[in-house]
Parts: sequence; C-alpha cells; structure tokens
Amino acid sequence: MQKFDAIIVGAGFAGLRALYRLREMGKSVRVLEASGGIGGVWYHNGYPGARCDVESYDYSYSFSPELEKEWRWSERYATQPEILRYINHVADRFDLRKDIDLNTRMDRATYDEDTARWTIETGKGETISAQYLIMCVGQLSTTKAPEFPGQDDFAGEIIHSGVWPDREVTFEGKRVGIIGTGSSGMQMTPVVARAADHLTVFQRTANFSVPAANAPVSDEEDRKVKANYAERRQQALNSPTGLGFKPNRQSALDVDDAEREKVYEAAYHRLGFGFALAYHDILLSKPANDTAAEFLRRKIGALIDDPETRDKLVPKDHAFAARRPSVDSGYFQAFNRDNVELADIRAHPIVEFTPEGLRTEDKLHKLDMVIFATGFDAFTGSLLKPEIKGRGGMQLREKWAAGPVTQLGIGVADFPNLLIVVGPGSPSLLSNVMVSIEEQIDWMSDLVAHADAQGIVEIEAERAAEQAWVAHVNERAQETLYMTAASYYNGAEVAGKPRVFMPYSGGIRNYRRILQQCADDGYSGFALR
Ligand code: N01
Repeated sequence: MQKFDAIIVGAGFAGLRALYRLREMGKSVRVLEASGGIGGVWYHNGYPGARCDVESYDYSYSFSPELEKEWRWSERYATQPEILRYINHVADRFDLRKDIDLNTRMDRATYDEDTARWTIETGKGETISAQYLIMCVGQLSTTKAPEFPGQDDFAGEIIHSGVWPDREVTFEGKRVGIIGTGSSGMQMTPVVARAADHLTVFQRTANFSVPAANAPVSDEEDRKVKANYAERRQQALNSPTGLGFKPNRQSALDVDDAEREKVYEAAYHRLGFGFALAYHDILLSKPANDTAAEFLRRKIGALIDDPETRDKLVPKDHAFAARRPSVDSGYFQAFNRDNVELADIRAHPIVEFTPEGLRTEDKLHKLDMVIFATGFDAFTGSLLKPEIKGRGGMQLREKWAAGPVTQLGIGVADFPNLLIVVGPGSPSLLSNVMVSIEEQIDWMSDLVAHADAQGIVEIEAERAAEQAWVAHVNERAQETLYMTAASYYNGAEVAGKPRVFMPYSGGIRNYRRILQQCADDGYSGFALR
C-alpha cells in the first residue's frame, strides 16, 4: 500500500494550492483528480461565453509575488480558456504535476482509529494510506439535470454546461435550446445567439444580472495593479466578500434618491458583482434591497425592446442577490435579435422531449441541440459522492443527512484528520473563492504544523463546537435576506435536499478573525490527540 502524509482530492485551484503549501512543509502528498486535466470547474465548464465574474487580478493566487508579477491577464474578467492557461502555468511553474494523479477518482475513504490514518480506495483499484484527507472537491462540481420524458428519443444533441465536451461544439445552422437562466445560461446566451440559426431560452426564474463591463487590460492598468498588488490583496482580505475594492459602509436608506441613484449608476457601470456592496445593507434590509432591485429592474427593462419579453425577463419574485445574481455581457440585449425566443416555462412548463425537440404545455419547440444550464448539487454534492467512513464506520452521508455539520466549515466530529476546503459552513460561494481557498489552506497548514510540533497525530472537531458553529452560521444567515429566496444557498436546488443555509454569511473578514481566535486559543473546538 502506498503511504502519504496527505491525500488531496481534486486538482482545481484549492487542490493545487494545498499541494503547494503542504509540499513546502516537507509533507509527502498526492492529489487525486477524477478528470483528465487540472483546473476543476474551469476544466469542465468550457461552454461558450464562460468567464469569471470576479476580476482577474482578484481571482488569482497571492502566494507568490513572482507569479503575480509575471502573469499578464488580458481582460478584466478572464475567459475560461485564459483561466485554464493560468492554472496550467501555475502547475508547470511550481512543478506540481508530478504529484497529481489524473483520471483517478477517490471512491472510498475509511478512517482507521488504531493508526489514525485514512485508507483511500480509488477507481483504479489502488489502496492508499494517508494521515490527512483533504477535500478540495469544489462547491459547484456535481452537475444536476432534470430528466424529461422522451429524452432518449430526442434526435438532436444534449449537452450540460458543467461537463462541456472537450471538442469543438458548433451552433451554425442549428436550432438550439438552453434550459436554465443562472450564470451559465446567461453567459452563453449572447454567444450562442450570434452563431445559431435560432435560439430558444427556457426560463423558469428570471434572474438579476449586472453588466460585466469587461474590457482588455492595458499595459498601464497592469502596471498600476501590480504596483499596488499587496494593498489590493489586503483590501480583499478585509472586505466582506474578498473583492479588491473598498465597500461602501453607508446604508442605502441614509441618502436621498438623487444621491443613491448616482451611487448605483456608478456601481452598475463599474463593479459587476460588487454592485451588491454599493451599500452595506443591500442584503440585510428589505427596504434597502428594494432600492437596488428597483434600480436594476429599470436598467434591465431598458435593454429589452419587446414589452412582453421584457415583462418576463425582469426579475420580480426575489430580493436582489438573495439568489446568486449573474454578471453578463449582453444577455438581455440578445432577446432583441430576431433569432432569439424566450420560453416562459414557469407559465408553460416543459412536458417532454420528442424526437424533434422540446414540448412545453403551449407548443413544440423544434430543436437540433439542447443545452442544460441547470446547475449543480451545490456545496455537498461532491463531498458526499465518495463513501467517507469515519469513526465506528459512520458515513459522512449519514452524519449530514439533515444538512452539513462542521466546525468552522473545516472539520467534522467523528471524521478525524478530514479537512474540507471552502466547504459548507465557510464563506465559500459568498466570497471570492480564491481568497477563501488561500485563507483556509494556510490556516489548516498551520494547524497541521502545530500538530506535528506537539506530536499530535489526530485532529478532530468537537461535537459541541460543531453544533455551536452551525447555530452561528444559521444566526448570521437569519440576519440577511438569503433565506427569503429558494436557492442553492439553502438547498432548494435539489428536490429532497435538506433546506439549510450552507455558506457562512458573516464575511471574509469576520471569518478570518474567528479562525485567528481559534488558533490563538490553541485550536479551540478541535480535539488534538
Ligand atoms: O446554475 P444555477 P448555473 N427545469 O443553479 C434552471 C457559478 N458560476 O450553472 O432558478 C427548468 O445558478 C434554474 O431555474 P430556477 C455561480 O456561482 C460562476 O447557471 O431553479 N429549469 C436556473 O435558471 C453560479 O451561481 C460563473 O427556477 C431548471 C438554472 O437552471 C453557479 O455557478 C459562471 C431546472 C440553474 O442555475 C451555478 O450557475 C457560471 C428544471 N428542472 C457559473 N432545474 C462565473 O462566472 C434547474 N433549472 C465564475
């Protein structure tokens, strides 16, 4: 049996960062990656128009000033191919590939209480022993797709945005349908619209979106960012969501209409996702939120020519950002094209596939290709896919049957030496995930170093601490508007999933303070043996 200090599951941004750090500490490490390449979600989400909606300079590693200096982002919001090039560059530059096993899925991990080690079984039939099992499997990496009657009889092609095929997909001369209007559907719509003969977008819920205001990065801008990079990183660490600009601390209700309009107008044209931070209480107070939502409804409405289409596309049924808003590049404008049609499947649901296309309650949509942009089993999907057995054979699936339970989003009682990166209970998808990844991995590595120095072989979350943390995560969520909408933040995206709030909504800065306090208190809430 092969033996390592740590097995890392997943070779996305988190997995590579964990590998780099642990190797730096002199640990023997292996990364198991189920797919044929590195990059995690950026490997799989190669759909047209895929790009990051966090600015490139913020959505990048901060651990190496040399890397920061030498990498040149070409656009303010990087496309998926550019991000994939970046992570491949990182892997080569730091010689990470030699410790990554591609096409190797972890099927099972079993904790051995006598040796305080995990026994890991892979899809290749290997058995590996490791002291630490570090899950870097991503929050949006297990796709979900509805199954409609007649799907197998469809004569055309069906593709999911989250497992985009590794070959050229063309739309020319085709009638294409996109199901889903989250970030993926909204990003691909304008690109597919330009190429396809005809595009039908099947919308169940109208979603808020803010323009990306994407642009090429000039040499001067690049120089400017790099000259103050450390400051920008610090800013992100001290912000609620890990974005590199100063959030407004004012209430939207403390200013007059004209002033508010001015602030929203500036944020709308510049901040993208950061529009939600235009005032500090947009996600805390419904009246404050109403001002932002009303502004955006006006903006969105003004982009759409046809009144009936406009009425369907303007979101009305949830508070702005209570569900994840999108950052788009011409989504709403795409519906002004003659070849683009909106199918309101809230009013007329999809009934079935036929060999010719999709039948909704009101008509048959003839299609050559259907793209499912229907999202993911978020937060827990990929953590619960393998069989993970802790103390006494307890399964993580059993332990989390009523929703994920963690200490600080990192450790789980009865699952010693299991460490989760950007999992449920951490700021995760409510933050610039790159900031969260680096923060958590550095903290975990310090914990491991502390354990080593003290001769400790087993790190385990304490049950009481775990319960207190879950209660705190819920309390913080109750202070916000997140629970007023059904979304993947609260388990509504998968039928039968526990309806609990998954991420920590207290912000990056608070979370950092809590982690620091925990470390200062000798890693309180973790039993170290
Ligand atoms: O998935 P989603 P996504 N019948 O869950 C609809 C990140 N991301 O892949 O809202 C019909 O947001 C569903 O309808 P409804 C980002 O965090 C980042 O778009 O449930 N429709 C919804 O419209 C994002 O939030 C980037 O009523 C069905 C859509 O499918 C997350 O990934 C880019 C349906 C799913 O939307 C997920 O985005 C892309 C059904 N049975 C994504 N089931 C970046 O830029 C679902 N839908 C970094």
